[in-house]
Amino acid sequence: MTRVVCYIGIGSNRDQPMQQVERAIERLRRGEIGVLVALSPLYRSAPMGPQDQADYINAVAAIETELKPLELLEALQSIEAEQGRNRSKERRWGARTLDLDILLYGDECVDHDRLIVPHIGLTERAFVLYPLADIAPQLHLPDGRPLAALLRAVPADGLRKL
Ligand code: A4P
Ligand code: MG
Repeated sequence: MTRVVCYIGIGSNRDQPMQQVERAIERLRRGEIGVLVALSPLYRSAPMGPQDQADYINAVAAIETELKPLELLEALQSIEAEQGRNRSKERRWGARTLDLDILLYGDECVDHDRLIVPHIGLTERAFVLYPLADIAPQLHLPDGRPLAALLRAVPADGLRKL
């Protein structure tokens, strides 16, 4: 089996976000998805999208996995569901108990109706780029762009390391 290092964005801003994120991390440590090889510090971040919602807690985890991209997506969605996420009650970019996004899956690009990798928001979101840089400062995107260059273009406004 080939193992691939993937990067997972973790975010929550409702129902005790800090605990939601910690619970998700515990779940990732259990190893069903793969081996948790790195974990960023937790960050508090101002909401992107509607401003009438609470700040988010964000982090990024690196997991070495044998799951294929869509299997990984399904595994992450079942963790979201376990933690009480109900997509039918959410609005776009609105509050959520737990969001687990596949930011990168090795060097692969995926373009599927249910999954796009690298994650579409990756290059613009400080709450993704900075925690990613904490654990993988030398990282390059599949198209060759260095993470360090992306960081220079995105200020860390509204982002606080906890
Ligand atoms: N999907 C496609 N590609 C991916 C991928 N790479 N990883 C599909 C995960 N899912 C992917 O996602 C909608 C659909 O995207 C999924 O069914 C999957 O098939 P979702 O998680 O159900 O819905 P969503 O979370 O509303 O969409 P999305 O695009 O993940 O939302 P965002 O863009 O992540 O926005 N502000 C701060 N400060 N911090 C945050 O974490 N998060 C959001 C959520 C808004 N504002 C935020 C934050
Ligand atoms: Mg999501």
